[in-house]
Formats: sequence, C-alpha cells, structure tokens
Amino acid sequence: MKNFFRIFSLAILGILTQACNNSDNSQGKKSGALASNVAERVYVAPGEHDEFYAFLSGGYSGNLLVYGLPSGRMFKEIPVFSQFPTNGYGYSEETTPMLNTSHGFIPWGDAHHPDISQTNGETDGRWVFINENNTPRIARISLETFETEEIIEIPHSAGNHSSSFVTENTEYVVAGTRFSVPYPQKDMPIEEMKGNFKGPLTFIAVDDKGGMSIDFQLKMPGFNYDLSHPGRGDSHGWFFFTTYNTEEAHTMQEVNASQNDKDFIAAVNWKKIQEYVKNGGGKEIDAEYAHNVFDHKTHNATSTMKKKVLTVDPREVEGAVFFMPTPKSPHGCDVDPSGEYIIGNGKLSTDLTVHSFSKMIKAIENEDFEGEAYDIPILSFESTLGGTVKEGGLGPLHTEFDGKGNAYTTFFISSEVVKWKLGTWEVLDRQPAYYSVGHNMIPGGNSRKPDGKYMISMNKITKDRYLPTGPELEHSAQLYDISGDKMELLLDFPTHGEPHYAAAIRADKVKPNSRKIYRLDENEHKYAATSEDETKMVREGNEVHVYMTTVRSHFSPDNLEGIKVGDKVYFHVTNLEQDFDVPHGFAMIGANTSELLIMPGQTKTITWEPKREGIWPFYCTDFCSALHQEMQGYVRVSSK
Ligand code: CUK
Ligand code: CUA
Repeated sequence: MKNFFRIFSLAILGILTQACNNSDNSQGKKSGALASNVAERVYVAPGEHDEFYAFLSGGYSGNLLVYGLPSGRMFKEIPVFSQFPTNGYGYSEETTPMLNTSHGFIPWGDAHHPDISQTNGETDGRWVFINENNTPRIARISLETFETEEIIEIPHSAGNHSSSFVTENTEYVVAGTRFSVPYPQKDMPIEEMKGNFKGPLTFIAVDDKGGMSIDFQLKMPGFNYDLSHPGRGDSHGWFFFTTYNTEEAHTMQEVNASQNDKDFIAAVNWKKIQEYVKNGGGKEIDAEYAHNVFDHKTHNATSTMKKKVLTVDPREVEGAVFFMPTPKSPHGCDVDPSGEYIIGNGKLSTDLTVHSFSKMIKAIENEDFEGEAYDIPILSFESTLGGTVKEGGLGPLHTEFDGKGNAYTTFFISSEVVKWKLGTWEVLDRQPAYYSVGHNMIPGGNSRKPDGKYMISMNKITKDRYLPTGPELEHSAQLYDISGDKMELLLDFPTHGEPHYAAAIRADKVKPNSRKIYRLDENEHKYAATSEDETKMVREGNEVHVYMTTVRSHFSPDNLEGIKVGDKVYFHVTNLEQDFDVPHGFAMIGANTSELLIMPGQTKTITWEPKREGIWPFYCTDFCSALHQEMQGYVRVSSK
C-alpha cells in the first residue's frame, strides 16, 4: 500500500512538474483562444453597475471581499475576523469584543467558505456566513449594512473547515471539524488518538433576525471532516460531509492518512436529530465559547462567554447517520441543485464518485451495509453509487452547478475546469485555469437555482498573469462565460489573501442600506455627544473620557488641556453629520491602536496613552470637505 502511494505521489509530482512546464511555455501566448468581443462582455461602463455581487473569502487575511461580476472590480473589503485599520474594526472600543474568543482576543482569522442565506433553496440576499478555520468561529455579515454583525465560536472544534454552509431555509448554518481532538479537550498522549479523539459537527440555529445559537453538536468518530453541503429538494433534512484520514493517523498524515482506498461521505439526517433534541434528547456538557454581537443602537459589540453545549451521540438516534464509502481521500462534497446527486471529489483520483440520494434511501431501507465504523453503518459502495465521471482530470477538488444539468469540477493538479453532464457522466468540455485552481463558483451554485451565466475559478498560483510584484504574488481569479456549450475565458482578476471559496448573487436581490443608517436622535451609545453642547472632558482617576464631535470642518473640543503623562485618554467621537456620504476620520499622533472612520451619526472610541509632555496634534483622516486639511486640534500633555 505504501508503495502504491509512493508511486502515485511520484506520478502526481511528475504531472505537476509537467503542468508547470506547460504553463511556463504558455507565457506570452496569452490564451490565444479568446474571442474578439470578450472585452465588451466584461466591460461595465463608468457609472453603470455590475450584474452580480460576488463575495470572495479573504483566506488568511481573515476578511471578506466584495467584487462585481462580470467586471472583476473589487468594491470593498469587509473586516470579519481580522483587525482592519481602515475603519478601526477590531481596534475601536466598540468593535474589539467582536474578536473575543475563549482563547482571548484574537486579531486574525483564516476565512474559507462564504455562503449566502437561503429561502426555499434560493439565495435571498439577507446575510453572508463565513467560517474561521483556525480558532473555530462562524460570522454573519449583514447585506443591509455590509458589516459583520455576529460571530460565534465553535467549542470542542479544531480546524473549522467543513463550514459554513446553510440549509434550504437557513434553519442551520453548519460547522464541521477538520482536526479531530479529545472531546471535550483534555491532556492525553497524542499517540492514543485512535478511537479517543472525536470530530464534532456543530449545528447552529439561525433565527429570523439572523441570530445564531448552537442547537447541538454531533459527536462523530475522530476522522477529518473536510467539506460539507446541505441536501436540498428531496434530500432537504440531510447534510453531507466528506471525511479523510479515516485511518485516524496522528502523524505523517500525507502518507498515513492515504492508506485506505476509500474514506467516507457522512450522511447526517439533521431533521431526525433536531426532533430528538426537541424532545429532550442529548446531553449538556461543559464548553467555553464566545458569542459576539454588534448592536446598531448602542454602536457597541458585546461578547458573552457561554458555558454549556448540547451533545448528541449519533448512535443514540436510530437512522441518523450513515457512511458512504468514497474513494481517494475526498475533498469537496457537493450536492446538485435537485438534491439527488452528492459528488465526492477524491483528490488522489482522476475519477469522480457520484452518490445517488434516492439509492441511498433505498440502501438504508434494505440495510445494504458493508460494515460499520464505531457502530455507525457503512452502506455498501455499490448500493449508493449513482455514477462515475471517468478521466475527469487530476486532483479533483470542488464541483459547482449551472442549473441546466451540468456540473463543473476543478482539478488542481491538471489545472483545469471540467464540465460534465449529470446523469450521463460524460465529459463535455475542459478549459485550463491559470494556474492550479482550488474552488470554482457559479452564482447560486450551492442552491436549488443557480444562475448559470458566469463561473469564476479561484487559482492558487498567479505566476505570470500580471505585472510581477516580487516573489509574493496575490492569488488570481478567472471569469468564464458558461452560457454556451463551451466555457469561454473572459477575464483575469487578482484576489487578496487566499480566496478559497466565494458566493455570488444577482445584484437586484440585495437591498443594501447605503444611505444614512445612524440617526443622531436614535444614538444610544453611552458616550455619545449628539450636539456640540454635550461635548466635555470627564476625569475618572487617571482615565480621561473626551466626548467629542465632528462636523464639517472642525472637532469639538479642538483644544484639550489638563491631560497628564500616565493618563489613559478615551476619545469618544460622534459624527454629527446626517448626510449619508460624509464620514469623518480621527487620528492622534502616537496612538498605537489605529485611526477611526466614523460614519454619520455614529460614535466610535479609541484610546491614547501619552508618553511625553508636549502639545500633540490630532486630525481628520477622511477627506470630507474643501476645509478637510483645517480639520485638526491639539492636546496639551503635562508631566505627572
Ligand atoms: S478548501 Cu481551499 S481549495 Cu478551504 Cu474549500 Cu478546497
Ligand atoms: Cu473631516 Cu476630513
């Protein structure tokens, strides 16, 4: 078996080198197959708007990026899991609680999979959810404000990767765990992993305002749960997770986790477990996890530490969990728009294994089992097999759908996207990706109604696609027109961080409130000054609270005296403007937090601890009027 693996790896290495050589050869050739009118098809004239919003994960930047399609223009970076100096997110007193966890304040995250909320299996434009892989968390971003409103930590999880996909009516956002760990955490020898570690899968209920709360955790065997997808249509009520390392190897996983010819797709009947839990099933265990919520009235986030979580042993609920054998360490787990096909992208294979949901149900009824793993039935491979896509390519990772009966699978090693037909499994087209594609994305591709006009590929290597910017290159995305029989490459655009996945929606389905959001007469911030009469400076021991206002083009107060070295000064800055497009900034010399960008009607706070006596200036960082350069002030600092 080891030998097989070595040979296989060598073969892959050979092919990979080959692929690189090929792509080097292609330098300068510039995708010769481009049609003459592609420029027109991606051109969005000045003042015109794009057809789609695309939300690309920022990977290890921890944030979410908003692009327009087809133009490929980047509109915004929404801070989610990482501090963001541009507007003070994660620095200001109001927003630091958003980054609180049971491990303390974490200024960074690794974001992988955005998913848009759904109603009746269609994306509905209310929220985007995204997972943080490293310190397990799920965030909810409002598509009314394009701001992060809520972050929930996932207890007992490690490597929150198979997340954050939503069910058809956003009943749940689901989080799986890539690393299995002791459950609950405890001190034990690592080599005793097998049988003792667990891989909890977490079902987070979402209420109609978007509020998240952990409903239950399913205590699964200690495999690596890599990716997941909800069922839809007939398979609504089920959730599917790819697993690898069913060997439960704790060291040298690159070899030891590839011993088994097949790992599993775990099929979880969450409706059954939901019912079980509603009737009092499950057991509360200790947990420690942060739940952080931003309140638009007080402009403040609060972080609450939770202490308990409900855990369910899958063996307690008859018929709740089954394993479907799936070859070659599957990565992506993708369910087609009808809900009938579940595709396992076995990354060490050239073929794709497609399971049939209706066959799976029959196999369960007939108890067509080939064994069990930790008392969970393993369905026989043939009993659920819907079809095999042969010779797709090398290193399949992810599959998306166009809603017209076609699937599009990315192949990392052979660096291409392959279009194939659901049901007949025949390969219809293949197009190169430049280079080494990870995920692809079709707007609504993870829903019942994809919008099969465009597809983007998100590529891991940029190399020669743009002017070189040093050894560190940004990743790259490519836009394909998929409305015809053949995929047509239209556009390259750079991405930021590592965009693992993306979600997109027709622009007219999103209703952003980009006009005035914070009304002064509704401002309930504890330190707000809603007019210049309310500005003041209040000393409490060595803490000084400055209630400050901004309006074109001055601060009030703009001269501060009576501050001493050793004080901690809180600048609570309220922007008195009520025109939606006039933010002001605030920056203080020597402040080691960041600046603030204060939206109209909003109050934000940063702190400053002066180190030396003197007269120290502050100023507005956002060009707000013709007299923006005059918008400044001084603080006098005296010695103790
Ligand atoms: S993963 Cu990155 S290519 Cu995190 Cu979805 Cu597959
Ligand atoms: Cu206010 Cu510039």
